[in-house]
Amino acid sequence: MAADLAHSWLTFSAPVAAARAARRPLVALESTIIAHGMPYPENVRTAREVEALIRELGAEPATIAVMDGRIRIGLSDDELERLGRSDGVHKVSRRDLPAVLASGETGATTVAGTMICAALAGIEVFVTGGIGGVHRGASETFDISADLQELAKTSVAVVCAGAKSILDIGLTLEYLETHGVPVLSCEQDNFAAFYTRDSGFRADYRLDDAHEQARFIRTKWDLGLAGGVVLSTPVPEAAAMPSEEIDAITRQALADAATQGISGKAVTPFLLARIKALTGGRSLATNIALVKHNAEVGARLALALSRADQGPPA
Ligand code: PSU
Ligand code: MN
Repeated sequence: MAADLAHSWLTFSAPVAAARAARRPLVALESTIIAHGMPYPENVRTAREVEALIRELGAEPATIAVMDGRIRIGLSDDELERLGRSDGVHKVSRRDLPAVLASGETGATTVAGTMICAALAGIEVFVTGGIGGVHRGASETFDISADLQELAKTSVAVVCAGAKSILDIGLTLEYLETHGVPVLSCEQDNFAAFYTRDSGFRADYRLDDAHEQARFIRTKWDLGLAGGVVLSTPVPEAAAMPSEEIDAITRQALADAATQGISGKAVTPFLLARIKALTGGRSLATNIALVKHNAEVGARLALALSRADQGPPA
């Protein structure tokens, strides 16, 4: 009953509805990256290219946002444009979802917000850039992204290029461990650090093959162990940024946030915007490359999960 009621807030695009009817694999995509993560028009162009990549690999992309009082699962080109062009699009995490839906305003969903909507829509795989986490200095500020709590309880696999070093990556991984969220890595042993390949911290399990990843995830959920799984994959070597450069820029961005007294949900967008400005355009190219790579990994995982009819050995 409650699930049916929640479901009545969803609107599926025609391609996503067709894929659902045909039981084809779906890949959810977030919209904060479009509205708040990249400048126009690169944001809209990248969103379309990411969708095309997923389709080429045989899965159906479902970009998620809040528009006109509905949770939209799958957006048309015009709707992507509207989201990417306009100012005043809300950043929608768990806390914000009722407000933006009820007011009929436009909202871009974060990792947490997108996970909630994807789960309602029955989508198991979600591709993003980087997850939120425990911020540096969190022992003073208590600033821990709602993404981590969502990973603790909502059963969606989140494919990412790790987390940005604006965060305390060690504490982020500790938090995930406490909440029983497995952190998988493919292509390398360590958790990725978004602009750079290596965070210096090991992921929990390295699983390079999509079928192994699917088997792990299906087993978790078969056991009734609700909650998400993080699948980290590093930015392609050729697109990675030099780590000394990004470290210095990150320190500068954090210092600017402190000086300006930025707090609450404004912290992450502020830091992302500062990093973008301080790197000139170069971080954008890295960002685009990693999201596309994540999309390929996510599409392969969605295909493998749709075939994974595993269960325990006989
Ligand atoms: N980290 C990034 N890029 C992003 C975000 C985080 O490298 O675009 C966005 C995601 O939507 C993420 C959100 O879910 O910021 C986290 O915000 P907060 O730290 O306020 O929870
Ligand atoms: Mn925060």
